Amino acid sequence: MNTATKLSGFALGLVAVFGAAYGIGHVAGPDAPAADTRHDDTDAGHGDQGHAGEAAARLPGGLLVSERGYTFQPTAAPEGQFAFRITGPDGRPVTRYDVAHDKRMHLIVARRDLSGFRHVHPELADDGTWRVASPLAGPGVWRAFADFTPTGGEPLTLGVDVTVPGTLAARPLPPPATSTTVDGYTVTLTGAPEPGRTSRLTLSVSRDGRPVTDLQPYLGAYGHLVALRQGDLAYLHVHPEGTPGDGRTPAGPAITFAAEVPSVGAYRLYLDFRHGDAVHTAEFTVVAGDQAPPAPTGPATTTAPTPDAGHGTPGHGHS
Ligand SMILES: [Cu+2]
Repeated sequence: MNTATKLSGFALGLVAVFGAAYGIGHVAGPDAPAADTRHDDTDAGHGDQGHAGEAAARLPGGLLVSERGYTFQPTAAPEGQFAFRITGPDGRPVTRYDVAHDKRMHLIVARRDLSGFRHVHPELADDGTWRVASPLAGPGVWRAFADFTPTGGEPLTLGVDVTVPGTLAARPLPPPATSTTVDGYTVTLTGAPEPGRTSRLTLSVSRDGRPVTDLQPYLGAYGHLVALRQGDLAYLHVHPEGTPGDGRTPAGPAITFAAEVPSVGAYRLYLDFRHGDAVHTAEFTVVAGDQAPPAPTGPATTTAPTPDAGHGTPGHGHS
């Protein structure tokens, strides 16, 4: 009797621990979908709200139009302008924001096909309306990201689709590359993102074959890197290592970022840097978690499928 009681107590203890671990798996998200489907209603009474909140907190930014009570609402605007409000938990437009990276609001837009990236800074009116010359350059379905920190709240990136009518010529995603040119600058990328872990990405800027060593600070850094995931445009704003004037961060040619991408897949990287009193944006396609195996030392064998030339899917030749 005594022993039996102890045993069932022990068994109950195991169930409780298992249940708790299950709860953790439930919020751990994308890599544990099986746990989700088998998860029954045994803990429905304690904290589903909390689970939902934590799950949202673990999502990459920009996938939700409304999060933690804040909602991204585009509003009517005159031709050539883009206007929006952020409404807060009380339903009213938010009028107080903290400055982050020199600005209270960062508006980033890209077409759903990952072309047309722009990063602009709207002006706030007293009634909580943000306005800016429209960065939506041409027809298509655009994703707009509002990256901001409401005063008294946590940083947040909300996303919304905006359609610009007209005839859309879909652009295939450019293949992965480690070098690109923009405005006469050559930017090279070293390092490769790995899903679920922090990777160092270094972008080096040169012009006419010479390293650029006098980059100008832009929004408090020598470079800003945004990554958008192909397929859902999950948004990652990656911060560089070091800040201008800290005595150890050179003004180029290299800008180093610590990036963590949330999953395998193709990403488009957009590097904003400032030189010659102008901001330039260098773009790269990278593929995370799709590394070709090291080249064999013997006769070469081809294991990667041939990229479908007409489809725009990134191939496997990423080095
Ligand atoms: Cu910005």
